[in-house]
Amino acid sequence: MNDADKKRLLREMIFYRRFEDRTFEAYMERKIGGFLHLYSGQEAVATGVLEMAVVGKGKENDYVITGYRDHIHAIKTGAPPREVMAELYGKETGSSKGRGGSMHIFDANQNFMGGYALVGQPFPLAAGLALGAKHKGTKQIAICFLGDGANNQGTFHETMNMASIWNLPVLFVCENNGYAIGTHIARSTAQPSQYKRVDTAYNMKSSQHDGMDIEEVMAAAKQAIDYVRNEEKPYFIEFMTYRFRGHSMSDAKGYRTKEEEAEWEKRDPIKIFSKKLIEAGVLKEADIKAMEKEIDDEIENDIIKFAEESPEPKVEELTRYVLDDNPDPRWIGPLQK
Ligand SMILES: Cc1ncc(C[n+]2csc(CCOP(=O)(O)OP(=O)(O)O)c2C)c(N)n1
Ligand SMILES: [Mg+2]
Repeated sequence: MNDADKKRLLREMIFYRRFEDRTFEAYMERKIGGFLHLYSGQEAVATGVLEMAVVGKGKENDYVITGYRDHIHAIKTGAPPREVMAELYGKETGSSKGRGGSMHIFDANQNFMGGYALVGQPFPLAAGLALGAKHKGTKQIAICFLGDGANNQGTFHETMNMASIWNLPVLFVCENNGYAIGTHIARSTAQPSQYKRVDTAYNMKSSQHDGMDIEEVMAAAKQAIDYVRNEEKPYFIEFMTYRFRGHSMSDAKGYRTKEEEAEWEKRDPIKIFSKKLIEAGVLKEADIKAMEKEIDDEIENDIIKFAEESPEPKVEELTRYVLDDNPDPRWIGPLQK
């Protein structure tokens, strides 16, 4: 990585943190409603993995799919931050036309295949995307991010088996932040090292890494992505990380100690990478301060402004893009009288 790339990646991570900090404020002002799951603390994972993939470069790029903690994955894949913010505001200009909200960011132009509210839902969808790519012979891979808690869903086990037996080009990225809402992994999962679950049980190549150090994430992700693309086989990569905020907005975090939080905050991915760049003479403290100011200005004067000034969907059009305007006449559902 050259110095320009290092600076860009640090800037991206700071941007993601502050973008979401600003959504927290907008939520408090009731400008954003519904659920809002923030990614603070885990930035090095999506940033580092997707940096090594082929994303945001057209139709033949890799597919990316994730759960409900999806804002940063969408932006790093190529979704315009303005449209992601507008989606959170429920505006017509949002990436899902304001009909989806925080958990349903979607950008087909970038092959960002969503944001899903149901835990475990993206696993089989990722396998399907990979199967499609394999049939088309495009060399695309599917990258599926999910949490440690999701790995106790039936869909996880069914998909791991099928992906392995069918040699599907999927990279499963487990973001192990130790919690599923308020339940610590030790209380829910017999084998807390997630990568071990697929190794013998599903005969899938897997490994575990530090998810707080972006350089380590990138090095591990590169090996895994090369394997998936060249061997046309699945790989399961686990990153150990931590979310600094609560699960969603209404979470007093009573299930974990201040000491534990303080320990992990020392491993803040932005602090770790900033320190490395300062020590290597790539940047000075003052450069980072200037970067933060520039980012805050961009978020406020461009992104928030765009979301606030965008129109709401028209009431009479609320079901547009949500319900099929031309339903199959053979289907007789509850909405048809
Ligand atoms: C099928 C289903 N069951 C339960 C829930 C409720 N739920 C939402 S998030 C969550 C925990 C998931 O934890 P994890 O996969 O570790 O992701 P993290 O929130 O830590 O990123 C649960 C149980 C849901 N959304 N979908
Ligand atoms: Mg978790």
